[in-house]
Amino acid sequence: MKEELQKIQQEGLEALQQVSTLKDLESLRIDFFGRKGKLTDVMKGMGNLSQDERPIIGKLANDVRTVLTDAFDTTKHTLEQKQQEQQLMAEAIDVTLPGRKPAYGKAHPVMQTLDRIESIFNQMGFQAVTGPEIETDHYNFDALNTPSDHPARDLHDTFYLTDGNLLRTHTSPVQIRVMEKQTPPIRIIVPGKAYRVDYDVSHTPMFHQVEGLLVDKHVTFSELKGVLVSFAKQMFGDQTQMRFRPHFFPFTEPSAEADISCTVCQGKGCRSCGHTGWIEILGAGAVDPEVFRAVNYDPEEVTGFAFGMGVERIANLQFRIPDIRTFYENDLRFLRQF
Ligand code: 2NL
Repeated sequence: MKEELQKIQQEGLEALQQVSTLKDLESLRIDFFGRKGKLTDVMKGMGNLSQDERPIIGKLANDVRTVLTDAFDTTKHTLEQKQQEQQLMAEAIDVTLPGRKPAYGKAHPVMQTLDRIESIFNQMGFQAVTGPEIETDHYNFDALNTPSDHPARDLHDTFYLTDGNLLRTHTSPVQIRVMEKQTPPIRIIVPGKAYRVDYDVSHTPMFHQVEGLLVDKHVTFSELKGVLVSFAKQMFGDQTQMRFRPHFFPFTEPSAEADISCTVCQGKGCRSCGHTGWIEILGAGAVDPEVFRAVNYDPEEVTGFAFGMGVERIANLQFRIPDIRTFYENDLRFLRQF
């Protein structure tokens, strides 16, 4: 029996050397210490021993058990450590790798242009104001001295809503609302969306406008010209020339359209400017007395000037886009170029 115990110890220690996983270790433990294990078998046989042998073999069996248990524990500890190391290696994060850059967006080209326009007028003391896109006939047309038979009011030009309201065709109604609430002096610009039934290379049904309005005592047409020339030079460069042509708007009198010297050929004449050297960029004029009467201002007391420009048109000149509709197709290959 003594030899048997020594053999079991020997076997156990050797087997432990070979074990490489915790799972194998567990089945080895059952082989030796389990209910039908090698060591358990020997222990069960102790009852057949003589009185003299029993304590000696008993002590030896206990010693073997202790040696093997210790060896199992040590191996278990080593394997657990090895497993943890492997897990840590597998989950390791290389903190020196460059981070993933978050995808970032930026302002739409039309908004970039609008921001430039706004900041130029801000510097000249104009405050930006906004207002509703759904308007009434009164604010969009009547208060702006637009007769009821004016073609702009046509169903083919204006989006009317079923409730009788309409989508504003310009941002001017906001200026009417401001004049109703405030007394002069007024110096504002109104950026925003406007809507017209129109769709071709130079028109989209929704477009952006910036209008300006200045009202005070003794405001003159030359001040309007000064403001617009200063704007054109800041927007398109110091060499930019500007000319004013007589025009008609229901809401201004006198009215003018303003051209700048062509940004492509510097006024020499090219395809962009139809070989004229000039490009139209805005409309303007002295506020019509009828408009002042509509907001209860006395035209004998105050004068003013107003102007309006299409933002897409200016963005077009800035970025040289052949078809204005591409601004609103949301093709990222187009938008990412700005
Ligand atoms: C253009 C021309 C213009 C105005 C807009 C205006 C507003 C009030 C009173 C008088 Cl409240 N006028 N706005 C005046 C002249 C021209 O816009 O070509 N826009 C794209």
